Amino acid sequence: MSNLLYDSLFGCHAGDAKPFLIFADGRSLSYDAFLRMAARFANTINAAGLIVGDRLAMQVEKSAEALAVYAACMQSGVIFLPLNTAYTPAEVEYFISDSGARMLIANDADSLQTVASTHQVILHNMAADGSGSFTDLAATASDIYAPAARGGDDLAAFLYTSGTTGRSKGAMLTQNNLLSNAETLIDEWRFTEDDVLLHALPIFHTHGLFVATNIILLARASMIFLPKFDVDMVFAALPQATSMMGVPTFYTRLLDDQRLTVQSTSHMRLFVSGSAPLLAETHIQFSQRTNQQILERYGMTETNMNTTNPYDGPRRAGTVGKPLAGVELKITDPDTGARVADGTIGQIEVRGPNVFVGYWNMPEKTREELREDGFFITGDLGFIDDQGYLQIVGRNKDLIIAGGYNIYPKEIELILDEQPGVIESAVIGVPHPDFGESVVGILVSDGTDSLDLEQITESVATSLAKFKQPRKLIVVDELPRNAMGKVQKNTLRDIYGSTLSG
Ligand code: MLC
Ligand code: AMP
Repeated sequence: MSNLLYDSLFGCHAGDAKPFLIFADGRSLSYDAFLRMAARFANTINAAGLIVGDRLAMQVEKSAEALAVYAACMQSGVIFLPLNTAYTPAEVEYFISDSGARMLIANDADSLQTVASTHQVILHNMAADGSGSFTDLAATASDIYAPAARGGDDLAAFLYTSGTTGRSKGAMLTQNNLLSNAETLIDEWRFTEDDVLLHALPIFHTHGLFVATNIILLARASMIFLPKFDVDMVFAALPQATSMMGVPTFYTRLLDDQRLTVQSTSHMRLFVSGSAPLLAETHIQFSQRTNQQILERYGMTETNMNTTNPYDGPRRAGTVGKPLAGVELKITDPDTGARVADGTIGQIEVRGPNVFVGYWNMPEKTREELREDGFFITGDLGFIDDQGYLQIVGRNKDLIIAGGYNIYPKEIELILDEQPGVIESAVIGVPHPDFGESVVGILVSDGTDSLDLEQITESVATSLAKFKQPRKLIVVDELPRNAMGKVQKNTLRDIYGSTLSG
């Protein structure tokens, strides 16, 4: 029996003493030890009653154990559903209920007891060091596991991505979506077993989980597995590392540090940026300080990676390069869907083995965004320039990206609109010096005294993850609207654009 993704990424390393993960304190974990832990976890998941196709949700800090849960899901055919650690119990409840997850492994399991009992989910805890009830249970399980038979079209993971209606959608990713992208990227970015990736991203999103981790597994390389992005830890690790993947905030924070020099980065062969626009000035300053050209690429939860600047050849600031091998990309008129001429701005559509198969339980949403011919409408706007590179100029969707995390204003507006004294609200993204963009909420008062900004801030904090909470709330008499009655967010951005940049 074969299991395409597991065999290709994990199983092939059985017995391999090479370090897979290297930790900040210098300890390491070999491929073989990692796989034996994953097998114990897979046996434990099955012993709890989960079978092929069930969902396992995980909201834990980054650890080797957390990554082994991913490997355990791949080999047991259980669908992996990682969740941002910043999500509140109210947010987690939605993901559990929508996905029908049967097991939840959480860092703060106590706060999720009610969610678990309401939805009859098996709840385990896993602390930041990997210890907890799940790992304890697995301690006595066998470290031999026969992987479930799974093929390329079988589902591997659900990654939830917010939506313009305020309801998050579970993007269903197949084994082949993940494997094909890793195979392409390893070639494009020249990863080999000599590489040591400095891994400082979270592992609950595409970037840190699939792009970074799957490439390392496929290349039989190693990664320095930092708990999070921390400038001191990054500078300590750079002399051992050959490559790093990050969001633009990583690069602006490094640039703010005097230790960023040609010398401190001399062991590195590749810096990759993505998940949010990298300012051209960041690209230029980074290359002036280090002689290293950041390689910018473009991807999405639904599609994995779509385009990249070249490894050999010009990495042009302000562009995201060309489509990956096997990925088709076209720019279309948002109204008609017809292809537009190169140089003309339109919506970006992509098709290829990397593109997901639809949103879980949302056939209508799937039909709206995924055309019958396989092209996915990304919601990003851009054009192909005279050198064939894609330039992203904006978004056709109301979306804010803060430090690489997506935030849909609608989700916040729905909560603000419910607050006492608020008639309506508009949430906008404004420039932020560290996160690129951040959130400002504009409120229209009902004219009574009941609108209390402090109380609204507290109420929002119980519903929304910290990174989604407005950094500032502003009360106005009315919202600017166009002739159709639609709120003009551009006007609001013009007026309040400098609110957070000072
Ligand atoms: C943390 N905070 C954020 C935030 N991260 N606020 C807005 N946006 C963010 N991204 C909050 C914290 O809760 C804290 O609140 C305050 O901001 C300052 O925190 P910090 O200590 O400065 O943040 P830090 O922990 O250092 O995290 C910042 C970061 C992190 C940029 C390192 O957010 C990060 O690792 N981002 C990467 C996201 C990512 O992997 N995206 C990929 C998605 S996949 P307070 O009030 O408590 O101080 C994808 C597809 C693709 O998009 O193409 O890759
Ligand atoms: P997510 O849904 O979290 O996967 O975020 C995907 C979105 O991030 C894309 O639709 C883009 O809007 C944005 N994005 C990813 N990479 C880039 C990039 N290099 N430049 C600009 N935007 C990007």
